[in-house]
Formats: sequence, structure tokens, C-alpha cells
Amino acid sequence: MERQQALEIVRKQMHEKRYIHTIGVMETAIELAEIYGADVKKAELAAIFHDYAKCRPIAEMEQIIKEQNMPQDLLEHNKELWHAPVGAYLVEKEVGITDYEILQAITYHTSGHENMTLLDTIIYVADYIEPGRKFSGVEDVRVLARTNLRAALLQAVKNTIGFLMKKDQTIYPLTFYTYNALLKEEQ
Ligand code: DGI
Ligand code: FE
Ligand code: FE
Ligand code: FE
Repeated sequence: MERQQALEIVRKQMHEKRYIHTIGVMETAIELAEIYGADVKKAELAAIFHDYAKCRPIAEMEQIIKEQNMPQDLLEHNKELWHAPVGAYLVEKEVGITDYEILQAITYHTSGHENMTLLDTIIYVADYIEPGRKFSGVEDVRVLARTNLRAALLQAVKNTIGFLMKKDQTIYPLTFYTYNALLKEEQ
């Protein structure tokens, strides 16, 4: 699918601000794919569609998680986690994207998982560092992303867990598993 067609599809799914974020993730993901030798076209499409379900009604996402037998523990944690796996499902069903690597990168862009592929990592990191992001510590991750993508991923996961803990939010187990797996990889 061509970039313009994909962008027109997602534009109808989200508010202006979210669309601008999507463009930022797309541009960043393409840059990272070029640096690290990933499939640039897949990175572009995964980035364009990563937040496809972000603006869907909570009730619709909940129903999809139940009916499609997604991990039911999602329902006990932050609703912000839901749009990632639900997005991958809807992108396949409504847009017709069937590429497994793209769907996986979308599914895990919020929590990560224990065995992150290069594409999964690019989407996770691009989502975290795109130019519109302002959170504290983001600049360090931006710098790391140019030289050591794995280290950038670990730092982004750490920052996310720290941020959630400061806000007294529960941490989804898979987010901790992602963190643990990345630390073990370093040792
Ligand atoms: O959709 P975006 O805003 O671009 O970014 P995202 O999909 O990476 O994250 C969405 C939100 O999910 C973000 O505010 C932090 C939250 N989140 C990420 N991991 C966890 C989490 N919330 C909880 N409670 N637990 C997690 O493990
Ligand atoms: Fe997201
Ligand atoms: Fe993210
Ligand atoms: Fe995003």
C-alpha cells in the first residue's frame, strides 16, 4: 500500500493531534529503518497504522479483546494498553493488512514483549522519540537511538515504567517482562 493511501485511511480514524503524532512516528521509523537496515516500507506502514485504534470507543475495544480471545489480563490494566492489540486486529480486518511482522509491531508497540524484532523495536522507539514528544528523558533516548537502538529501547521502557510508577499506575506484566528480557540481553 502506498503512503498517501495509508495516511488518508488513518487520518479518518483520529484527531488532528494524533495524526500529527503519527506523521512524526512515520518519519522517525523510516530514519531508524535506514540506519539499522530494516525493511523501510514495513517500518513506514507499521508506523502509519500503529495508533489506528487509539480513538475507538472503550466499549468497542473491550468487546474485541473479549471476542477475539486476546490476553484477558489486558482488561485488568490501563485502558491505554488496549489500542495496540485491538489496532492490529482492526488494521487486518478493516484495512486488509496481513503482513505478520507489521501486525506484530502494532500489537506490541505499547507494552513491548520478550523477543522484540528489529521492526518491533523501531516502532516502539519511534513512538517514544518522535519530534512531538516532550517527556523528560526523551532527548537521551533520541541520542541513543542513533547509535545503539537496543539501548534506546531499554531506556524508553525504563522511563515508561518509572513514569507509570510515579503516577501510582499498575504496570502490565508484559511491560516488566520486556524490561527483564532487555536487561538479561545486556548481561
Ligand atoms: O499511543 P501513544 O500515546 O502514542 O503511546 P503508547 O501506545 O506507547 O502508550 C500509551 C499509554 O500507555 C501511555 O500513556 C503509557 C501507557 N502504558 C504503557 N505501558 C503501560 C502503560 N500503562 C500501564 N498501566 N501499564 C503499562 O505497562
Ligand atoms: Fe499507541
Ligand atoms: Fe510507545
Ligand atoms: Fe503512538
